[in-house]
Amino acid sequence: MKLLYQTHSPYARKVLVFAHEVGVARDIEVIHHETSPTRRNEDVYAQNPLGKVPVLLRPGAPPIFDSNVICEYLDTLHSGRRLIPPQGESRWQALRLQAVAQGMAEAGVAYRWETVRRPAELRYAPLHDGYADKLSASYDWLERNLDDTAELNIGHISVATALSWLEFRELPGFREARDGSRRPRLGAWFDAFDARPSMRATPLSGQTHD
Ligand SMILES: N[C@@H](CCC(=O)N[C@@H](CS)C(=O)NCC(=O)O)C(=O)O
Repeated sequence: MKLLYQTHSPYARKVLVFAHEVGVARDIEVIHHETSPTRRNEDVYAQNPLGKVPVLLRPGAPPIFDSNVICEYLDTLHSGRRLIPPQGESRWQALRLQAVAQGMAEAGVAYRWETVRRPAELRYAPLHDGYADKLSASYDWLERNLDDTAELNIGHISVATALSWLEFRELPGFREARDGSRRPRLGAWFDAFDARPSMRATPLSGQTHD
Protein backbone atom coordinates (compact mmCIF):
# COMPACT_ATOMS: atom_id res chain seq x y z
CA MET A 1 0.00 0.00 0.00
CA LYS A 2 1.04 3.61 -0.51
CA LEU A 3 0.13 6.45 1.80
CA LEU A 4 -0.04 9.95 0.34
CA TYR A 5 1.34 11.72 3.34
CA GLN A 6 2.65 15.05 4.59
CA THR A 7 5.36 15.32 7.22
CA HIS A 8 3.59 18.27 8.86
CA SER A 9 -0.01 17.05 8.73
CA PRO A 10 -1.67 15.98 11.99
CA TYR A 11 -4.20 13.90 10.03
CA ALA A 12 -1.59 12.03 8.00
CA ARG A 13 0.49 11.37 11.07
CA LYS A 14 -2.59 10.03 12.89
CA VAL A 15 -2.89 7.35 10.20
CA LEU A 16 0.79 6.44 10.37
CA VAL A 17 0.86 6.28 14.17
CA PHE A 18 -2.24 4.07 13.98
CA ALA A 19 -0.45 1.83 11.45
CA HIS A 20 2.53 1.50 13.78
CA GLU A 21 0.30 0.71 16.75
CA VAL A 22 -1.56 -2.08 14.94
CA GLY A 23 1.60 -3.46 13.34
CA VAL A 24 0.92 -2.74 9.65
CA ALA A 25 3.33 0.17 9.10
CA ARG A 26 5.84 -2.07 7.34
CA ASP A 27 3.24 -2.73 4.62
CA ILE A 28 2.91 0.98 3.82
CA GLU A 29 5.14 3.08 1.58
CA VAL A 30 4.94 6.68 2.73
CA ILE A 31 5.00 9.34 -0.02
CA HIS A 32 5.28 12.97 1.01
CA HIS A 33 3.07 15.53 -0.75
CA GLU A 34 2.65 19.24 -0.22
CA THR A 35 -1.00 20.33 -0.26
CA SER A 36 -2.79 23.61 0.22
CA PRO A 37 -6.16 24.93 -1.01
CA THR A 38 -4.15 27.70 -2.70
CA ARG A 39 -1.71 25.37 -4.51
CA ARG A 40 -3.31 22.53 -6.38
CA ASN A 41 -1.47 19.20 -6.18
CA GLU A 42 -2.59 17.21 -9.24
CA ASP A 43 -1.27 13.88 -7.92
CA VAL A 44 -3.41 14.20 -4.80
CA TYR A 45 -6.47 15.49 -6.70
CA ALA A 46 -6.18 12.46 -8.97
CA GLN A 47 -6.90 10.26 -5.95
CA ASN A 48 -9.06 12.48 -3.73
CA PRO A 49 -11.45 15.12 -5.13
CA LEU A 50 -10.85 17.21 -2.01
CA GLY A 51 -7.14 17.50 -2.84
CA LYS A 52 -6.16 16.55 0.71
CA VAL A 53 -3.84 14.06 2.35
CA PRO A 54 -3.85 11.47 3.76
CA VAL A 55 -4.97 9.10 1.02
CA LEU A 56 -4.34 5.35 1.11
CA LEU A 57 -3.66 3.62 -2.23
CA ARG A 58 -4.37 -0.10 -2.18
CA PRO A 59 -3.31 -2.52 -4.91
CA GLY A 60 -6.30 -3.42 -7.07
CA ALA A 61 -8.77 -1.38 -5.02
CA PRO A 62 -9.97 2.22 -5.03
CA PRO A 63 -8.12 4.86 -2.96
CA ILE A 64 -9.54 5.65 0.44
CA PHE A 65 -9.59 8.84 2.51
CA ASP A 66 -9.91 10.63 4.96
CA SER A 67 -7.85 9.80 8.07
CA ASN A 68 -10.89 8.42 9.94
CA VAL A 69 -11.78 6.06 7.10
CA ILE A 70 -8.17 4.94 6.54
CA CYS A 71 -7.83 4.08 10.23
CA GLU A 72 -11.09 2.09 10.05
CA TYR A 73 -9.62 0.16 7.13
CA LEU A 74 -6.22 -0.45 8.77
CA ASP A 75 -8.02 -1.79 11.83
CA THR A 76 -9.38 -4.63 9.66
CA LEU A 77 -5.87 -5.70 8.56
CA HIS A 78 -4.57 -7.15 11.81
CA SER A 79 -5.61 -9.87 14.21
CA GLY A 80 -4.94 -8.00 17.45
CA ARG A 81 -7.34 -6.04 19.64
CA ARG A 82 -9.29 -3.50 17.59
CA LEU A 83 -8.21 0.11 18.30
CA ILE A 84 -11.63 1.27 17.10
CA PRO A 85 -13.89 -0.54 19.55
CA PRO A 86 -16.54 -2.35 17.47
CA GLN A 87 -19.45 -1.80 19.83
CA GLY A 88 -20.67 -0.61 23.19
CA GLU A 89 -19.97 2.55 25.15
CA SER A 90 -16.21 2.25 24.59
CA ARG A 91 -16.85 2.77 20.87
CA TRP A 92 -18.75 6.02 21.42
CA GLN A 93 -16.16 7.30 23.88
CA ALA A 94 -13.30 6.57 21.46
CA LEU A 95 -15.09 8.13 18.48
CA ARG A 96 -16.10 11.17 20.53
CA LEU A 97 -12.47 11.66 21.51
CA GLN A 98 -11.47 11.37 17.87
CA ALA A 99 -14.09 14.00 16.98
CA VAL A 100 -12.65 16.44 19.52
CA ALA A 101 -9.15 15.83 18.15
CA GLN A 102 -10.26 16.36 14.55
CA GLY A 103 -11.95 19.58 15.62
CA MET A 104 -8.83 20.80 17.42
CA ALA A 105 -6.71 20.19 14.33
CA GLU A 106 -9.30 21.98 12.18
CA ALA A 107 -9.39 24.92 14.59
CA GLY A 108 -5.59 25.03 14.58
CA VAL A 109 -5.43 25.10 10.79
CA ALA A 110 -8.08 27.83 10.70
CA TYR A 111 -6.21 29.82 13.37
CA ARG A 112 -3.05 29.67 11.29
CA TRP A 113 -4.92 31.06 8.28
CA GLU A 114 -5.98 34.04 10.38
CA THR A 115 -2.53 34.62 11.88
CA VAL A 116 0.22 33.59 9.47
CA ARG A 117 -1.08 32.02 6.25
CA ARG A 118 -3.52 34.60 4.86
CA PRO A 119 -2.06 37.94 3.65
CA ALA A 120 -2.09 40.34 6.62
CA GLU A 121 -4.68 42.69 5.09
CA LEU A 122 -7.19 39.82 4.70
CA ARG A 123 -7.00 38.50 8.28
CA TYR A 124 -10.00 38.87 10.57
CA ALA A 125 -9.10 39.03 14.27
CA PRO A 126 -12.51 37.90 15.64
CA LEU A 127 -12.08 34.66 13.73
CA HIS A 128 -8.72 33.81 15.24
CA ASP A 129 -10.13 34.68 18.67
CA GLY A 130 -13.03 32.31 17.98
CA TYR A 131 -10.72 29.46 16.99
CA ALA A 132 -8.53 30.11 20.04
CA ASP A 133 -11.68 29.76 22.17
CA LYS A 134 -12.41 26.37 20.62
CA LEU A 135 -8.88 25.20 21.36
CA SER A 136 -8.95 26.46 24.93
CA ALA A 137 -12.35 24.88 25.63
CA SER A 138 -11.24 21.58 24.08
CA TYR A 139 -8.08 21.51 26.21
CA ASP A 140 -10.17 22.16 29.33
CA TRP A 141 -12.59 19.43 28.28
CA LEU A 142 -9.73 16.98 27.79
CA GLU A 143 -8.22 17.90 31.16
CA ARG A 144 -11.56 16.94 32.74
CA ASN A 145 -12.67 14.07 30.53
CA LEU A 146 -9.69 12.22 29.06
CA ASP A 147 -9.81 8.74 30.53
CA ASP A 148 -6.14 7.89 30.93
CA THR A 149 -7.02 4.44 32.27
CA ALA A 150 -8.90 3.36 29.11
CA GLU A 151 -7.18 0.91 26.78
CA LEU A 152 -5.36 2.54 23.87
CA ASN A 153 -7.85 3.48 21.15
CA ILE A 154 -8.26 5.68 18.06
CA GLY A 155 -9.30 8.57 20.26
CA HIS A 156 -5.97 8.62 22.11
CA ILE A 157 -4.00 8.46 18.86
CA SER A 158 -6.06 11.29 17.38
CA VAL A 159 -5.68 13.52 20.44
CA ALA A 160 -1.94 12.91 20.78
CA THR A 161 -1.20 13.62 17.13
CA ALA A 162 -3.38 16.75 17.18
CA LEU A 163 -1.76 18.09 20.38
CA SER A 164 1.71 17.34 19.05
CA TRP A 165 0.97 19.30 15.87
CA LEU A 166 -0.59 22.22 17.79
CA GLU A 167 2.58 22.45 19.87
CA PHE A 168 4.82 22.02 16.81
CA ARG A 169 3.07 25.00 15.16
CA GLU A 170 3.25 27.05 18.37
CA LEU A 171 -0.52 27.50 18.45
CA PRO A 172 -2.31 28.38 21.71
CA GLY A 173 -0.83 25.82 24.09
CA PHE A 174 -2.54 23.01 25.92
CA ARG A 175 -0.24 22.80 28.92
CA GLU A 176 -1.32 26.09 30.48
CA ALA A 177 -4.73 27.80 30.54
CA ARG A 178 -5.18 31.49 29.75
CA ASP A 179 -5.42 32.34 33.46
CA GLY A 180 -1.98 30.78 33.98
CA SER A 181 -3.28 27.60 35.64
CA ARG A 182 -1.74 24.33 34.48
CA ARG A 183 -3.49 21.40 32.84
CA PRO A 184 -1.39 18.79 34.62
CA ARG A 185 -3.35 15.67 33.67
CA LEU A 186 -3.38 16.47 29.96
CA GLY A 187 0.30 17.47 29.94
CA ALA A 188 1.40 14.31 31.75
CA TRP A 189 -0.77 12.10 29.58
CA PHE A 190 0.56 13.67 26.39
CA ASP A 191 4.21 13.40 27.47
CA ALA A 192 3.76 9.68 28.22
CA PHE A 193 2.02 9.08 24.89
CA ASP A 194 4.61 11.09 23.00
CA ALA A 195 7.32 8.68 24.20
CA ARG A 196 5.67 5.72 22.44
CA PRO A 197 7.69 4.21 19.57
CA SER A 198 4.85 5.02 17.14
CA MET A 199 5.24 8.72 17.91
CA ARG A 200 9.04 8.62 17.91
CA ALA A 201 8.96 6.96 14.47
CA THR A 202 6.83 9.71 12.92
CA PRO A 203 8.31 13.13 13.77
CA LEU A 204 6.70 16.28 12.38
CA SER A 205 8.82 18.46 10.10
CA GLY A 206 8.51 21.02 7.34
CA GLN A 207 6.61 24.16 6.43
CA THR A 208 3.30 24.71 4.68
CA HIS A 209 3.56 25.94 1.08
CA ASP A 210 0.60 28.12 0.13
N1 LIG B 1 -10.67 15.43 7.40
C1 LIG B 1 -9.40 15.17 6.74
C2 LIG B 1 -8.53 16.43 6.77
C3 LIG B 1 -7.29 16.28 5.87
C4 LIG B 1 -6.60 17.61 5.67
O1 LIG B 1 -7.18 18.70 5.93
N2 LIG B 1 -5.37 17.52 5.20
C5 LIG B 1 -4.60 18.73 4.93
C6 LIG B 1 -3.15 18.54 5.35
S1 LIG B 1 -3.03 18.79 7.10
C7 LIG B 1 -4.61 19.00 3.45
O2 LIG B 1 -4.22 18.15 2.66
N3 LIG B 1 -5.06 20.21 3.08
C8 LIG B 1 -5.07 20.64 1.70
C9 LIG B 1 -6.30 21.45 1.39
O3 LIG B 1 -7.04 21.83 2.31
O4 LIG B 1 -6.52 21.70 0.21
C10 LIG B 1 -8.71 13.98 7.42
O5 LIG B 1 -9.02 13.70 8.59
O6 LIG B 1 -7.91 13.29 6.76
